[in-house]
Amino acid sequence: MLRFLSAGESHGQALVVTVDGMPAGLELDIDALNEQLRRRQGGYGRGRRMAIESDRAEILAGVRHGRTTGAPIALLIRNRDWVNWQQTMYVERDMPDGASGVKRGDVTRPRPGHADLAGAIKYGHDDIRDVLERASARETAARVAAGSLARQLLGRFGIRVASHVSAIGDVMLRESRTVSFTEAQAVPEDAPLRCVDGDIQKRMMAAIDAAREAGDTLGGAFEVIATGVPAGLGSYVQWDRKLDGRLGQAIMCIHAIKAVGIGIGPEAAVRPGSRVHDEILPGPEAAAPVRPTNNAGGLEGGVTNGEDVRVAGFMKPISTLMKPLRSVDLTTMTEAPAAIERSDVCAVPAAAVVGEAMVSFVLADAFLEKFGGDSVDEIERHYQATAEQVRRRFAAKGTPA
Ligand code: EPS
Repeated sequence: MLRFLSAGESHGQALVVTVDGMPAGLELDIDALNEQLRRRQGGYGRGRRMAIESDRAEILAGVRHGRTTGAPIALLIRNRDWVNWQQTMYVERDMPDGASGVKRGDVTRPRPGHADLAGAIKYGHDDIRDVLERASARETAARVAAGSLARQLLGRFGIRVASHVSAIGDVMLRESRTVSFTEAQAVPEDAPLRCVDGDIQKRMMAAIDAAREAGDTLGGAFEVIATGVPAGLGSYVQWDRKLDGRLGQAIMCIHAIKAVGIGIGPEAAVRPGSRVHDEILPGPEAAAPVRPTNNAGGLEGGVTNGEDVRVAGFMKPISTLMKPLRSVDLTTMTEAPAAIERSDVCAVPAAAVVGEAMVSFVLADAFLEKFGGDSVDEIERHYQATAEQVRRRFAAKGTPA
């Protein structure tokens, strides 16, 4: 129902993203969209690039007088760093007169863990810059812009999405620590790592400092929590309609993510069933049953069950090391240290914001599947009619004769 395509190189002129399938009649808050872009740029451990950029989206199409028209929405995010890269990244065959920045040499020593080697083999590039410019996580700014539109659609129906950072390297929240939506949302935006525990956050920052000092990098984990999600999004009837699978793909395809968990995630493989499954108890009179726990992360059978949707992403350390690992120079085929590009030491808080965007996008897609319509008004009618049907169902059963 909802899809987006992005284009753009990390040090090219701009990122562009086209979002197709947004219904007509949604009032867009452009400041809120730009606030999401700003959130993605933050976090302790980022490199100098983020001091150069100050991402803002320009809407080029699909919105008129502040409202979506139902047409594809096109957004542009300019790279402010472009002025420093024109001599390296120009589009034309020959360098245009007056191109600014410096002309950088070819990148020939692939970084272990990056797309460098696989990409150079796949696309036949001699200068690995042709790989890394597009493989760069800069592209996630486009995702946050697209996800922010989805988030605004969800918000119209009372669905809210937040995240928190649960681990940086081996410094992590206690296994048993369940973070509520309210807690995650209450973490101040300027918290350096957006962790709910101030003491653990300090230790996380120290771990990042130590990694930087050692010329190393650190990964970690984050959790995205969506609240207000109605039961019935996704389906168990086909593999590609299972919402947990779709959320898994959406998180897994964020740069550097190596694993995804839903609810308690891998912990579910360790515990006995009696300590995994969330019991179903009678709700207050004439209301839906209630769940005392939410280990399932709001998804049973690939369908939302009305509890908060909880999805965790596990990020590997960034692959550009200031103290580089061993690699091979592809021009001479001799051993050489991996290339060093300016980079971040740790970008887990940014990945959490990207995770929110991707979860928002998938939830909005599933929401449109369930309650679809061409305009927000039409969707509202479907949504209210379904809510009424569910109310009646439990009211009928719950009222003594
Ligand atoms: C990235 C390297 C760094 C990061 C970049 C992702 O960029 P640069 O090479 O320009 O210093 O800052 O992230 C972003 C630009 C961003 O917007 O998130 C990489 O190699 O993936």
